[in-house]
Amino acid sequence: MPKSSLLCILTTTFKCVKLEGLGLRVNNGQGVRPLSLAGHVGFDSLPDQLVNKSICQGFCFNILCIGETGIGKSTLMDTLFNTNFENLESSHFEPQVKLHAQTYDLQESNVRLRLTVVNTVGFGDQMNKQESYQPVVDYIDRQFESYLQEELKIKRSLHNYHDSRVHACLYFISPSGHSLKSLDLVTMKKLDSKVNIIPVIAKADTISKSELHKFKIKIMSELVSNGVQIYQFPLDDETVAKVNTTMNGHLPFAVVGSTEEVSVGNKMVKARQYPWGVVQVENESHCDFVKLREMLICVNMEDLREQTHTRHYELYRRCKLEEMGFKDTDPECKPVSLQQTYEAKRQEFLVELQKREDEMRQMFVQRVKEKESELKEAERDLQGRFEQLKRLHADEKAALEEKKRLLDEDQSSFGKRRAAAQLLQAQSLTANGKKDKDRKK
Ligand SMILES: Nc1nc2c(ncn2[C@@H]2O[C@H](COP(=O)(O)OP(=O)(O)OP(=O)(O)O)[C@@H](O)[C@H]2O)c(=O)[nH]1
Ligand SMILES: *[C@@H]1O[C@H](CO)[C@@H](O)[C@H](O)[C@H]1NC(C)=O
Ligand SMILES: *[C@@H]1O[C@H](CO)[C@@H](O)[C@H](O)[C@H]1NC(C)=O
Ligand SMILES: CC(=O)N[C@H]1CO[C@H](CO)[C@@H](O)[C@@H]1O
Ligand SMILES: [Mg+2]
Repeated sequence: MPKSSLLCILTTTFKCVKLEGLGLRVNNGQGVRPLSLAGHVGFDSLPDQLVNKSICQGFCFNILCIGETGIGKSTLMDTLFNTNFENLESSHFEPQVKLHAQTYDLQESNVRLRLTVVNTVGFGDQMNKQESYQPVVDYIDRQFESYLQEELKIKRSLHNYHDSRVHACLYFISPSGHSLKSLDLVTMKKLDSKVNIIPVIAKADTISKSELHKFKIKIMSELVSNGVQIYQFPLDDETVAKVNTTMNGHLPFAVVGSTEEVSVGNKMVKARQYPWGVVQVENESHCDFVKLREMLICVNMEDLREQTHTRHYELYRRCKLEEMGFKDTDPECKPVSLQQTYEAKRQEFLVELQKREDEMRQMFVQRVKEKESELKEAERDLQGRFEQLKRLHADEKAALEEKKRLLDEDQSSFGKRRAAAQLLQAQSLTANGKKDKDRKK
């Protein structure tokens, strides 16, 4: 890698300086007069001031690597940045996809770069791959959300905020030579409005030259026919336009990763050694690794950062604010300020509150009425039951009284009969006694 490759970022910063940094508005003939200076003033050092300030602040860049387990993500990152990142081999038995982020501080000459490498863990290893993309989408949205929250604070500190938004997403395609998997297509489709996708064909040393050519064409046509938007190297800027055409034509880059040094000729180069030969990582006739490094790091790092902020984050922010009910224009297309929206929302809220209160009051009255009628019903019921019981009781009483009367009658007739019988007995006794006496006489 050329020594000053990170400095290329600075050159691209200039174009923004020219357009926005100075805050100049070319306003033809509208009260602005061009003047010439009689001598040196010093504001021609503004770009240098910006460069110095940028160097002081340092830069930050976040890469997301999506690819199945063991496809060579960590090896490629190590090769790209010429270092040894922390590499944990992941198992093939993760129950779901996870994301692992690690931040590093790198320095090249006097430029400091805070690099975050995010790796998917267990991507494509589940039996059911239906929801494999969701953790990735959630991760990207979370980073956008925390930036938005910082931006919406009253006391913002965006200058020293650690921006964790994903600037570039390397999507590792397995070198099957056939076509994309549906998981690849679905995932890229879900991500293409959220992040700059740079597809790469991993382990490109395992695919033959003619097959690789066909594979690249197939992949691009599949991406187009499925409407997947991948990151295009910018063509509107003269500083990078020279490399544009050829580079966009080489997509997706076929890459080989290796940190192993092999001696070729009289030099040590990064390569993969095989029984039949050597694949040189940094040889352009062997693979597109150099092209990827050139485009990702030397030429377009700043564009990737800018696109993330102006396109992807802007879209997230817009959707989020619209979801919250903020709009730039009212239904008649007149512009409304945040203040007006707030007032309108507040009014709406108060009206809604009043409505809810009324509703609740009505409901309360309704409920009381219902309860009252329910109680009345119950009372009537009880009354009815009571009447019935009373009637039953009266009936029973009458029946018992009747029985008693009958019994009394029985008793009195029995008494009469008994008295008659006693009388009869007494009479017969006296009659017998007379006879006996008579007989004895
Ligand atoms: N043939 C070939 N093998 C490669 C290439 N890059 C990496 N490998 C090998 O692939 C294996 C896995 O590489 P890693 O870089 O650990 O893969 P990974 O995607 O980081 O794996 P996890 O982090 O475990 O998901 C290692 O044995 C590497 O040597 C390549 O470009 N070509
Ligand atoms: C920028 O920094 C360099 C060295 O660090 C210094 O020579 C130069 O004067 C600085 N320029 C400005 C505009 O501050
Ligand atoms: C790149 O590879 C080609 C083909 O293998 C070889 O002829 C050439 O010398 C290599 N270039 C370098 C710089 O090693
Ligand atoms: C495809 C494309 O638009 N390529 C452009 C690349 O940049 C040059 C200028 O250097 C243009 O002429 C090409 O049209
Ligand atoms: Mg790894």
